[in-house]
Amino acid sequence: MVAPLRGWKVRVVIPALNEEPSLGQVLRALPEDQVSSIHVADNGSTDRTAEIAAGLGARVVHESRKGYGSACLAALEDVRSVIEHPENEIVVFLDGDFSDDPSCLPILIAPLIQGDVDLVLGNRAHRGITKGALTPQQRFGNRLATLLIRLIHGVKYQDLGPFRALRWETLEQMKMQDPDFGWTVEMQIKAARMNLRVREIDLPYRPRIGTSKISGTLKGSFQAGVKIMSWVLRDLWAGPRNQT
Ligand SMILES: Nc1nc2c(ncn2[C@@H]2O[C@H](COP(=O)(O)OP(=O)(O)OP(=O)(O)O)[C@@H](O)[C@H]2O)c(=O)[nH]1
Ligand SMILES: [Mg+2]
Repeated sequence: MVAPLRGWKVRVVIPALNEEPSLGQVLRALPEDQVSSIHVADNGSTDRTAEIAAGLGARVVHESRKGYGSACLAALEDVRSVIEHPENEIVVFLDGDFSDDPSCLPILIAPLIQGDVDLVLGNRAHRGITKGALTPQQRFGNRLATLLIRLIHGVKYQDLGPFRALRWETLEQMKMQDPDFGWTVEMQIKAARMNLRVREIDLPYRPRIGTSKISGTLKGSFQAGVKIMSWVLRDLWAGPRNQT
């Protein structure tokens, strides 16, 4: 059963670069009655990504700077332009490749609505995900980064997945800045530093539809790995938590 929203508005942010084959499925699978607006950040797509998004009622934000984080930052500026009561706003991040199951959104936001936690993360590091959905290098990179964060902060993360939710006000406090692959780890490191209450929830995950851009390519995995580790090492250098 879907829990009532109790006055919360839910804004869904989807960075999308050439996701024509999958984006329509992502948007159709989102539970309409739970979502107030969808913000698709079209990152210079050369296919029909923007057209599909607009046709299905999403707000399309154009961002010419490449990179996952740049797309998210552009979409968040658009979220800012529609919110009325910042204290009643939830932001959900979701990829446009249909790897995550958008119909799980109510599971992700429920702990925020109940006020139990500050950041909810869809966890892919469990046996229930579709075989081959995460590459070995993704599993290794996630394990290493989460182990180091645990050693530095004592916070037990299992994954750095993209499907996540938090309150707008929390997100504002984080002052997110990473323009590309470091977006998810930046958010988790900042959550640890801010002593936020975090919950990871096991969710389904399947191989993407369309062309792989990061994890399925050697170059993309390498760049993402370097970026993620640079965040972790910078954090280690910065010293103990609570010193943002
Ligand atoms: N790689 C990449 N993704 C972008 C960019 N801008 C937006 N995106 C979107 O960010 C989301 C995550 O990228 P993915 O390519 O799925 O990355 P991934 O899940 O690590 O790896 P694969 O699914 O194997 O490619 C997708 O919805 C992309 O379309 C960009 O400049 N680069
Ligand atoms: Mg993907």
